[in-house]
Amino acid sequence: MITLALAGKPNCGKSTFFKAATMANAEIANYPFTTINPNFGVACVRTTCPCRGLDLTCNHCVDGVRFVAINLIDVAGLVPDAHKGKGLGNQFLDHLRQADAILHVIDASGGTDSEGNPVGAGNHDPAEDVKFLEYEMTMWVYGILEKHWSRLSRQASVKTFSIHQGIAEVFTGLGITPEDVHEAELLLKIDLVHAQMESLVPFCAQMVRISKPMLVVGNKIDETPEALREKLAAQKVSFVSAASELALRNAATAKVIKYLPGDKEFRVTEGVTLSAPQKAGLAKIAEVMKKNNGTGVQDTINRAVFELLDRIVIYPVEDEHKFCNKQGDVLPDAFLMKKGSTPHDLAFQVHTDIGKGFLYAIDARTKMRIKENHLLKDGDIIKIVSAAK
Ligand SMILES: Nc1nc2c(ncn2[C@@H]2O[C@H](COP(=O)(O)OP(=O)(O)OP(=O)(O)O)[C@@H](O)[C@H]2O)c(=O)[nH]1
Ligand SMILES: [Mg+2]
Repeated sequence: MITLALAGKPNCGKSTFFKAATMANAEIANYPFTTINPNFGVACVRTTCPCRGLDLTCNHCVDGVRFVAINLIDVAGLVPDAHKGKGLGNQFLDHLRQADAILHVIDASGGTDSEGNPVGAGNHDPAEDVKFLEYEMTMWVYGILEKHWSRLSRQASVKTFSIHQGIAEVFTGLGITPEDVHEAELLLKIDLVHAQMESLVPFCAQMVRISKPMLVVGNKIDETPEALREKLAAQKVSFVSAASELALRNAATAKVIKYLPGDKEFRVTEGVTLSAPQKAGLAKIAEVMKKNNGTGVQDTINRAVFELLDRIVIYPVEDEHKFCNKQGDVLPDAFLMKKGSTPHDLAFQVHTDIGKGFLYAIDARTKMRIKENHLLKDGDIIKIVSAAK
């Protein structure tokens, strides 16, 4: 399953985002380092279920809105120089290893200083925070490479030794391949065999970019001055109000409102009488949503999965006529596959044996056979025919 991690300075709202997206418990408070041990939960991407267009009844969506699970991790806050052990140190960077991509949460309202202390909206420039996490991670990677560099340089003098392989092995946990290392070397026009360690900071930055794509998430948009919003928009920040999303999800669970994560507006449930504070709270959220086209939480997760990680949703079925599995369950599964995946890749994702015994696939919509190397499209419903039972 895909894993996204929430990271950034303390007190910018990572746990609030986590709680809103997963509805799992997490401590939230207005001071730095509330979270020490990471929180793990399941969030979802939102997509359109194909059942509607095919006139099918399915039990896996809500009125045609389908949610597909991903893992979400909320890690402790990082302060500048965390890679040198400042704040809670760099052990927390280790928790980011397991993430496919990182949601770098910043306080867009400028109400949190660089150490994570609350300073009141507009009193810190959040644009300064945008590059912070990438820098800390780069220096963390640099520190790891440094430990291995004298050995790697020595080995590199032997012709049969591949420096690309050697560096990739140091970063196996980050999923870096020898090809990635080679590509970074070419891109940066450097010669790794003869490089001095001190000159390798840009190379480490490139390793971070390859292994941990990052989306900057500007939280607390409900308190963000317009000038700051414009400044951050120019840096492609994804705006959210995690607190608004959390309030909406709680209100929807209590059946006070009708709201699905990612909806652009909510509706008060018929027959429910709201108290004056509830009315005022919901009115404020409605205003934020109008300006921001929703709370932004679901859109941010979708952007990370579909744009940053290039995923598409594929629905494997066993009966291409009824679009169901052997038990008659319609569109039972939704897989998040990398763009460019083929039916054969899908077969392997269903089960290794199904992949090994792959014979051909059928597009359930057209009932046509498709080739093993055909590129799957978002929303495809596919039956795999395999020699494996
Ligand atoms: N106005 C506003 N406040 C928010 C929002 N999201 C979170 N907050 C507040 O920001 C403060 C910090 O929230 P947390 O979720 O604990 O922040 P964190 O990043 O997890 O903090 P650490 O665990 O200390 O690193 C709390 O007072 C939250 O209520 C938001 O969307 N808008
Ligand atoms: Mg926290």
